[in-house]
Amino acid sequence: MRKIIHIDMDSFYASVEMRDNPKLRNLPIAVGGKGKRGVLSTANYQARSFGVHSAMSTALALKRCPNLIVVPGRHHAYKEASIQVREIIKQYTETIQPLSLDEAYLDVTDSQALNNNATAIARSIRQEIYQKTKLTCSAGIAPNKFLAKIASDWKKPNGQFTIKPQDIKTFMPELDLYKIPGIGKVTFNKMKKLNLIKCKDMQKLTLIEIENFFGRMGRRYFELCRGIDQSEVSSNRVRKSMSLERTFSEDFELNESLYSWLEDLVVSLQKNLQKKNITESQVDHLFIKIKFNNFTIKTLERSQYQNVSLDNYKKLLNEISSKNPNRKIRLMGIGIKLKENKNSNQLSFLSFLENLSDVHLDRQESLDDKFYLQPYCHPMD
Ligand code: TTP
Ligand code: MG
Repeated sequence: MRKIIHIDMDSFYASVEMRDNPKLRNLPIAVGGKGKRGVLSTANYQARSFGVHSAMSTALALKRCPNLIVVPGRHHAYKEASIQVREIIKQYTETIQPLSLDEAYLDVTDSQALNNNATAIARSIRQEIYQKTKLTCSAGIAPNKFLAKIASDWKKPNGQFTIKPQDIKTFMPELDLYKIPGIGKVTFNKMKKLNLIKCKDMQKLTLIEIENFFGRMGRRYFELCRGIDQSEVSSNRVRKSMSLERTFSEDFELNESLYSWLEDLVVSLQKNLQKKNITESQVDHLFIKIKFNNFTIKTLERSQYQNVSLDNYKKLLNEISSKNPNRKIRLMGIGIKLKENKNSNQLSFLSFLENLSDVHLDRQESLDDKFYLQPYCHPMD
């Protein structure tokens, strides 16, 4: 039986801002872009009580909470806090899997600390994080990663929750399916149409039925709705892709200006690949991601394109545009998927953090595999 802890900082960017500027404390604040098309990275809990949340447009947030104070992000400060947290955690276990600047899984199965009592270890880590950083976090303690992540959300903010092996059978049936990481709006809407709302609803289906509905994710859902997750806390993250994207301050048609933005993106991607010592022989194929002015997001991958060239990305852009005629483009992203080669793509924790300074982990996607580099504009801009 494993002992896994999931640590997640509370309203992380906003908490760092409140810590560093006492005038902001006790006021509803958010971190993000103030401009016409600004988007929020996060909000403190006071602002959340007005319905303000991450990824919301600043304009809507201000409608919901007219007194909201929006501050720009300071990535170096978040990174510094993240490194401090990591130093604390390291004293309890070597097996740490960071998911983002503010989140990590720890495997404490073999930890010598506090008589190997995982609940006590989590409490001690949280206390130490608070003492050293003046930031609070929440923790989930469970026999696997999935349950630990669910548990860390249970008593947020500044709380912790343990799911013991013997509790799984009673805990799982009542859990809402949308709480399962990886089940986003689209999948949950599909589930609702099938009358699948809670895990107990899914538990009634056979593996084959679930696979028929949800394809290759079927087996994963079959297991998760029973609280089963065999995935390891892996300290060696393997990079599977690299990409960057830009949100435009105006919407574009398929024209020369857009091609010139595309060229900029391609040059930046080439530079980033070089910086990370990724050679073209490691590239499996290219992809493009477009957000249209009606906010639909489409991606297109083509295995025949492997060279990171403007020409190839133009072909992808033309194809995706022809499939979505009469729509203007709001955001354009380009990227590469890497061939599977664990040794050459491994990321150390430090290079992981380095990446995060200009990377945003796309929460819509699987938490385990995707990064989006945003050198020009951070999601909060
Ligand atoms: P989260 O842990 O998802 O959120 P949080 O720490 O702000 O709040 P909670 O107490 O619910 O954990 O994300 C961590 C940080 O990542 C967050 O402070 C800002 C950043 N972030 C973005 O930049 N964009 C996003 O869409 C999300 C969800 C987070
Ligand atoms: Mg958090």
